[in-house]
Amino acid sequence: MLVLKRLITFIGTSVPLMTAEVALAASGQPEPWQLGMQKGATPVMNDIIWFHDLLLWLITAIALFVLALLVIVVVKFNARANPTPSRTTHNTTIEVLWTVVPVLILVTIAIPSFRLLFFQLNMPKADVTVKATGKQWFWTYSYPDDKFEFDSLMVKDKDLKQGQLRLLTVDNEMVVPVNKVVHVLTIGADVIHAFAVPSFGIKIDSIPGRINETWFKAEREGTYHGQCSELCGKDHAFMPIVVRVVNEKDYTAWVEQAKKKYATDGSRPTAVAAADGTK
Ligand SMILES: [Cu+2]
Repeated sequence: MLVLKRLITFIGTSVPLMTAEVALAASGQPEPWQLGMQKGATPVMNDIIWFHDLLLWLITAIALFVLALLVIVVVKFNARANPTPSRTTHNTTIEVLWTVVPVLILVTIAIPSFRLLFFQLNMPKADVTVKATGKQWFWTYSYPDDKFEFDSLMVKDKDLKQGQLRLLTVDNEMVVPVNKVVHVLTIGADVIHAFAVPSFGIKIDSIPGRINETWFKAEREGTYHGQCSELCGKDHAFMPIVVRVVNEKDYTAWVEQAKKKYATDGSRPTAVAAADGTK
């Protein structure tokens, strides 16, 4: 009985704790002791979080219900409390119920699940297109509409400035405007990488010889951090993704200076990182 009491206390304290942790998780980066997902910055991510929470409550209710049934069986129908067991083998009502109720639960899950899938996969018209090329071991971002391209390498521990995140800071960030649909095209230059930014709810493989696409519409300005999410070799953990979301005016200004800084005629060969991580 002590175990049961402890279990109830644990559930009683952990559920409010879980909800509080979700609220604490800051936007755009992981937090120490974080539980739950990063705060959403796009409509897709907000829907993912909503769907995750729905499933969490559903499975919690189901698990508690099954636990209650087990406890009833253990207490009421053990050999001591119930020496002559019933010989019942069929009960139509119960059999219909335990078939129909799970079906209804699955339908309840399937409807928002498919709606979310279509939302993610239906590409809205792009305002800005960025091509992210995964390389061993850094990212190259191309802005085909403005004809420039640049590499984005992780800032090493010894070069970090005050307040910069270890393993999640890059020299050149990908910059996009706020409240605009950004089309992300991604490809691998050597092996399979994956472009993932948790706050945007995007994660898609960057495969050599094939262009994958996804999209996001960031609704808040800020800096958002992601990582390569497909084991791609020795420095897989050291090719972070940093997306800076700025207002329209700052974006135009950034594009202007980026055009000069990273000018390309589109024929530049693919750069390859040296073994020590420098280009
Ligand atoms: Cu990678």
